[in-house]
Amino acid sequence: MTCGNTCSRYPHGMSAKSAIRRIAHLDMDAFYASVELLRYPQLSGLPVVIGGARRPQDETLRQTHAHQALARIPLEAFPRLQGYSGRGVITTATYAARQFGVGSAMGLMKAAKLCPQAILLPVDFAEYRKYSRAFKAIVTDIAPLMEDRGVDEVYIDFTEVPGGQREGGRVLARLIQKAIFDQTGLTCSVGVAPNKLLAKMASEFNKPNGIAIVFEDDLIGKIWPLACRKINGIGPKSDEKLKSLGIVTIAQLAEQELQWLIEHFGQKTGAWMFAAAHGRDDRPVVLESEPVSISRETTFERDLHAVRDKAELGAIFTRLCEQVAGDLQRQGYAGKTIGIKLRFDDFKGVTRDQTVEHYTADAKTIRGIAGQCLKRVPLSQRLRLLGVRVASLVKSDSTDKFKENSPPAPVATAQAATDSIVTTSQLF
Ligand code: DCP
Ligand code: MG
Repeated sequence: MTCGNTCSRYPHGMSAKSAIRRIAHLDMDAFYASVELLRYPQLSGLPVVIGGARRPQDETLRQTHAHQALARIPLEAFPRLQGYSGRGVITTATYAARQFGVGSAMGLMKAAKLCPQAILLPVDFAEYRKYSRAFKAIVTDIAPLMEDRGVDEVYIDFTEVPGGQREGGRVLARLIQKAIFDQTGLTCSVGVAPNKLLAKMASEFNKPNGIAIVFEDDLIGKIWPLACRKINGIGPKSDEKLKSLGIVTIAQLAEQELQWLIEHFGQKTGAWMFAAAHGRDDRPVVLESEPVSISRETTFERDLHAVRDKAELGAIFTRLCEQVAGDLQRQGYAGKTIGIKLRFDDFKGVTRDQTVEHYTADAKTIRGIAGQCLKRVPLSQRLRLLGVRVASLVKSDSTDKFKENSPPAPVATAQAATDSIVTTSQLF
């Protein structure tokens, strides 16, 4: 019996010791939009974008059709992008909408020009969080070594899981995909590879509802032809610099000497780029993931001036602090680095932060410190965006930790933005 188990877990007589490292990256497809489509299945196959704050039209839609099931609301009752005016930004779009060139982070007005017939729905974070928790619970039921990487993505260590080695991980990936679909109605894409770096790239290969398997030997054929930007960690700035040095593809990056990369990007980044280009990454899949920071930001309906629009700006600022405090309290965290982020009417951005002695999750305290940060910025120019962020987090259920000077090293990021969720590198 025992032997049977061992043999079926590791085919071809493989023992646990010789199991090769297989790491999966799972990313939900068009996540916010797909969750919306669960309640409005009549929109499936149509271009739908999710973004902006709830508008009067959205309330009307709900109220007018309060008597009937959401799934029966007729298509013509849904608000369209056409004629949208405002500063909202797209969080995500269905694949049907993406064919028109619209996608995450694009202004809704620009999107309205590209695809006026697209249906526009407001964001409903509470609903997305609910499904986020649900799909992660399904994953850990099957494969317990899962690292939470945010609202719609996780890494999973397949190495020791039954089926995790079969067909390079395809069998287990398919099983997880099916379990998520059967229990939530949502699709996802999975990449399975020797490490997190390659798995993250692979999960994009066959999106949506796809699986991609990458082995070490696939580096040259599948990874090297890709643009450097596909490496998670090479952002727009590094990419620009690489391009200016004549490096576009990962193959070109891999041709460079380690020393040359260190000269241009510094010891740490240069060495990391060298390893990444050769497909090397030893980072473990970390079970308990703690957020690095919690933040909210909003783009104003019109540009606001610190003096002329003081009252309006002040109210928005207070509300953002209350929202961040609410997020902290709900998720059970407190922080001691409070920061602000501003974007001016010319799109230039600035950030300021301040670290205080005591951990806090209190809206008034956050507002006070964030207000001091704001005073450190010259505010002659009008503003289009304001954000508030709390970092250096600890779990607030442990009062002892509040007295510690240094919180445990965080390993992941949780972000909640008012009109978009963005990565830490983009925020602040
Ligand atoms: N998101 C956001 N603002 C962004 C990018 C994303 O609010 N600039 C939100 C909406 C997405 C979710 O995060 O649904 C997950 O982001 P992904 O990048 O994984 O995008 P999707 O899941 O929407 O699409 P894909 O199928 O490409 O993964
Ligand atoms: Mg996704």
